[in-house]
Amino acid sequence: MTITITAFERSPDGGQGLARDTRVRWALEEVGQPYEVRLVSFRAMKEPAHLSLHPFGQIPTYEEGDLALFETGAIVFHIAERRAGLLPDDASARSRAITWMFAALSTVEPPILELANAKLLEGDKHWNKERLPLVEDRARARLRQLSARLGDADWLDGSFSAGDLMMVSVLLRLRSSGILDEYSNLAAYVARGEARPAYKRAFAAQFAINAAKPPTG
Ligand code: GTB
Repeated sequence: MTITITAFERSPDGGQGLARDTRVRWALEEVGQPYEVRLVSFRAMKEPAHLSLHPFGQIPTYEEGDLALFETGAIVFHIAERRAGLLPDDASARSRAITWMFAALSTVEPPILELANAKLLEGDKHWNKERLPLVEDRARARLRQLSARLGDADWLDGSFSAGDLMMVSVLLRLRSSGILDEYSNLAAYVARGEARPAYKRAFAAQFAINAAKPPTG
């Protein structure tokens, strides 16, 4: 059955892979599942046809026959549950991998997004100079804890899993801040994720769409 995801017609990052379709592409590549992409403009995302797929008017969405999903956590979980390669067979290890997916989305991503928003959306506010260090420290606090847990392991819990896919995807958003490099094991962890052939294919596919178009800022 054909799988179709949606992605930005023109990503604001110009193809750096930060838009969330990249993590879904990565999951599909890891399990060897071909997929199609429907590109949507910012305007089309807010129109009824897309809103029927995604109530918040965002990308990515995922369609497979009658099934339509939104939220990258749900989409990656759906892919990982149905095809081998992203979740261990052992029931306890599987539950732990799923726990890391939730941890990435619920515990690690929020302070990273808060930081991205403080820089992108609040940079011109008079209070930003005072607030930004606080927001950076909240992100650092999470990274410190994650770094301590990862230690010198390659992946969060044994072999690479959907938990790592999600965590690396979340951490990538931090790279431009320089904060990731303060935690050398996390920087190496992210680099290991990016070195995976499946990630490279996912990145290249979204880059090919966006590279020819200048960033929108
Ligand atoms: N919780 C949802 C999920 O995980 O699926 C969040 C989905 C989401 O935030 N989608 C964004 C979107 O559609 C694109 S990925 N935004 C348009 C809108 O809300 O109107 C977020 C994103 C966008 C751009 C960059 N960038 O250019 O650096 C990075 C991340």
